[in-house]
Amino acid sequence: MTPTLLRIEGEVERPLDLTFDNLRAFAARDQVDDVSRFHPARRGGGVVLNALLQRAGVKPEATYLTLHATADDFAASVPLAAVRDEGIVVYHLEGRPLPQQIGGPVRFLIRDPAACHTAELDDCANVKFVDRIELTSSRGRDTRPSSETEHSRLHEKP
Ligand SMILES: Nc1nc2c(c(=O)[nH]1)N[C@H]1C(S)=C(S)[C@@H](COP(=O)(O)O)O[C@H]1N2
Ligand SMILES: [Mo]
Repeated sequence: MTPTLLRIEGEVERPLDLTFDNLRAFAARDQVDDVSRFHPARRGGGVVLNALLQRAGVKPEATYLTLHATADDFAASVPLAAVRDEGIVVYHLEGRPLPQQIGGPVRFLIRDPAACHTAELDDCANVKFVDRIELTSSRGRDTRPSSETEHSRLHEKP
């Protein structure tokens, strides 16, 4: 049995517990083979967020999507409408599990993120080690740095 890597829950019809094999089993049209094609500094492949959301069945009251990383207690909450078609859930590197050094086992990526803390969909919302995606009817937990000082402090962390 392979472990659950990602849970999708909150305002959804069917909460999902996804393993590596579940993610790999999504249709070819839902897979992004190599994110470096649109994001030169990033590596890995994944499933488009929208495919996961369709499987979970997002309830009409959901307006925010929150990405939780239990590993280092980091979270980002973004408007669902803005992120829906922009998000990719990266889970493999050339078919093997995504290494922790690059944010694995699961890392969230926005196709075209804004510079850190300049917009809702910024680089800081590219959450590493994401293990839970929560849909809510108002903004959820968000620990993203809000100033340049806080931001530099976060990046200095070991
Ligand atoms: N779990 C987790 N994800 C995170 C962060 C973090 O501290 N913890 N930092 C964020 C910030 S502020 C930025 S700018 C990017 C940096 O990604 P990189 O380390 O791959 O360059 O990751 C984001 N995702
Ligand atoms: Mo950031």
